[in-house]
Amino acid sequence: MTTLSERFGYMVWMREFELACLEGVPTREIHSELHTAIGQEAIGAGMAGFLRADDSLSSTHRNHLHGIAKGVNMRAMLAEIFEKETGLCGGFGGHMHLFDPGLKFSTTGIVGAGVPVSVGHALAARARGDDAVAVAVVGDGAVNTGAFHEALNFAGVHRLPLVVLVENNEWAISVPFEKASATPTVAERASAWACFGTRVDGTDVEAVADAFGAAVERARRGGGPSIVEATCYRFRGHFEGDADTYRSEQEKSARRALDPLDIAARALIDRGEASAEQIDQRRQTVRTAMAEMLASVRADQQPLPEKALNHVFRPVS
Ligand SMILES: Cc1ncc(C[n+]2csc(CCOP(=O)(O)OP(=O)(O)O)c2C)c(N)n1
Repeated sequence: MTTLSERFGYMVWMREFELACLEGVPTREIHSELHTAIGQEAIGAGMAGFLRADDSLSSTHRNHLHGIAKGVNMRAMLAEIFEKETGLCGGFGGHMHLFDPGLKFSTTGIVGAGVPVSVGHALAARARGDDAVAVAVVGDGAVNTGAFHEALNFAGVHRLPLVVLVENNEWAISVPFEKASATPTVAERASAWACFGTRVDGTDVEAVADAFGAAVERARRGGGPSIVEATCYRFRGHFEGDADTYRSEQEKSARRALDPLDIAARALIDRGEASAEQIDQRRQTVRTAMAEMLASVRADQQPLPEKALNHVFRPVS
């Protein structure tokens, strides 16, 4: 059982991790498009603690928080994002291609493509006869792809141990959800695939944890697939460099005022579990630790140019 205080700790690390990544954009240490999940920390932190190493998690282009929730080594992730040879994939993949086979954590920049991957993991668990669960996290843009529908239909037919967590931040780049979805919510589509469907406030870390934990437990017990839709808002542009003119300034400032870290902090204070000073102290401690981690990652080497084709071609013996 993870407490609100522990989940708040995850949220603080997640926020600081994303802020550290932002530092690599203007300096051109990060070359690919960087997508952060600032504002969506209650979802990442709500997922933490439910998955075992043998459970799989496939994520998206906005993937850092899911990796942290799965227990992927944060320094190795940061080093990968900063294109260092000490990175999770030797600096070859960068931010959109984080893979940790030991923890069955994978990502994809192809929208919707992670769901069939998770169905494959779920089918493999079924074939092995164990109780591992497969999780796919997708955005609201992914829910209108063929891959999403086909994968969920297959999971429904075979009652696979699959949980699809939809981070509905209302925008797929510049396309608002209501202009792209025939239904007002994703959760209500679940019955079409004989899945369990639920929709929660994704700024409330405990609501996310309750819904996600129940879905994982249901899948593990053989109860079949679930869709958990968590509503949220991305605080920054789609990627760093996005002019973000499709969302009004009024909308952005109103939604950024609902910061999930502040909401969790307020709950801790209201329940008498922490004082405002203790909250500030915790955030400062993590900020300092993250600054140290970033400085140490920056001192690492980049992969050698002559290794650029490693893993691309099969060596001829
Ligand atoms: C199959 C496919 N189509 C289009 C794109 C280009 N693209 C990248 S991210 C994105 C929007 C994704 O929106 P959403 O799924 O809501 O995730 P969010 O960025 O909001 O987290 C699109 C269309 C892509 N990467 N893959």
